[in-house]
Amino acid sequence: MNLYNRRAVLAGGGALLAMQLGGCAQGTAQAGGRLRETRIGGMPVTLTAQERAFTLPGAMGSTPLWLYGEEPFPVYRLRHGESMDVTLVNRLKEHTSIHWHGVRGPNAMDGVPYVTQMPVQPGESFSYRFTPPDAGTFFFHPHCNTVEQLGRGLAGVLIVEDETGTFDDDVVCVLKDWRVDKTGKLLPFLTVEGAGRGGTFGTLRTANGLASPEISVPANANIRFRVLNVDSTRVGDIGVQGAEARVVAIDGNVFDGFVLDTWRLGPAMRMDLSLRTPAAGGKVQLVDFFAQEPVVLATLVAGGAVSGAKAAASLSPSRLAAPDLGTAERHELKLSASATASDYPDLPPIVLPDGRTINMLDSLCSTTRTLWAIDGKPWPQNGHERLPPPLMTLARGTTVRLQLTNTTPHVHPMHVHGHTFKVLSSTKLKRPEHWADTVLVLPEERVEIAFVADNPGNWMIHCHIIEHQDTGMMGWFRVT
Ligand SMILES: [Cu+2]
Repeated sequence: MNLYNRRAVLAGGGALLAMQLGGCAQGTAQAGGRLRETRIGGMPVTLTAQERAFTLPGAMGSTPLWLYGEEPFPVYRLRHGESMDVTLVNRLKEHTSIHWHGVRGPNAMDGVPYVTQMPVQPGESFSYRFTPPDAGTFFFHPHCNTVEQLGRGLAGVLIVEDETGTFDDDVVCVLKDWRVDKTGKLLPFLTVEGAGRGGTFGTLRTANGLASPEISVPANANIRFRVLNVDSTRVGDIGVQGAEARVVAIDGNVFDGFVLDTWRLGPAMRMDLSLRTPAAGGKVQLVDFFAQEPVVLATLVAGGAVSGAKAAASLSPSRLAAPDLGTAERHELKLSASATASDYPDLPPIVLPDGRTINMLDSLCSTTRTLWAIDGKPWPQNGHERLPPPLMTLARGTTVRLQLTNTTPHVHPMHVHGHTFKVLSSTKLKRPEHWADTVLVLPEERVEIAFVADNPGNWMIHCHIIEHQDTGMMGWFRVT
């Protein structure tokens, strides 16, 4: 425990300083290190993307963040089976959209400009209306100029609750670093040195927008602890100290689970933990063991006792179509550096789900230079007027068995839109078979995943180290 004291004191001092500064929004609104939560099931809600001066912990001045509302990371909850009706209002000076990461929604609601919808221009709005088919821990973010829009804070949490989830408490913890100097001034989100390697790391680590916060939890209670890595770059080896935790869901997909030692949590990945909190005054630390010196990300502090604490809940396993490996169509996608910008053949314009056709990319959705590629094909540079050809075209209902082959010396958390896949095997990092929407592919590793292509539309597949995505490691596939 002593190992962490110095760091905790430093972080606490920074948070205290931030609390004393006035003049603009700061910290999370809720007491006890919690994010503000809103129930949205069946009710229309508006999310306004806008710039707000916000004092990040430890900063001497405010930072012009871009937020959905007033604070970072609003948490929206609904029950499984309830519908969503979320209207995005764009008060930014550039276009945006919302992608619902991990949600197997209809293609027209997937929030990818030029692929599933037209971008939402400044002053415009767009309504996302659908019923999420699965319970789970999801998040949402824009899908063009993501390096800046997510970097400035445009992200929120979507929790679809299981019918049978009966914990004493349900705690959300969002991990994100910020690229700021001591005065609060933003640093460049994309650097050539970072983008060409493992990504450009943030300078300030936070959990729920706070530096190593204390999060209040009931004492002697069984809690569900949802940990989300929404950072653009950082991969953690996440564990807990002070309690035994079970991993009960990966990327929101409930499974039998296992006792947590550490779990390697890359950008966009989530894990739900089940743990029993200590007696009043006791603490449980969420720790990143990836670096040489472990970092305490947050501390759960047990408060008043819960009377009649519930038994550890039994959760419904995810209801996903099992891949038919016997008849599966095999594909391999190589993750590589891009040698040169690719030229694409003249392709017909893409047809949006609403019937409109588009054929132009714009500078927010393509890159000024490509550094990375999938299958030798980088997402087009500026000047390419058409979308690249699809990486795969799959007949609806086909099981696809996909090998992701990393030929680079860097890790790539690969995300598939519109589908949840089973991680079958990997050549380096040991992990149990599990469902996911984002999987880490280690340097020189081969990871095999499988899923039933049962959601028609045009779907992205890309690296979630956002600088890799924004410089070419992005493609799409079509389910017909
Ligand atoms: Cu990558």
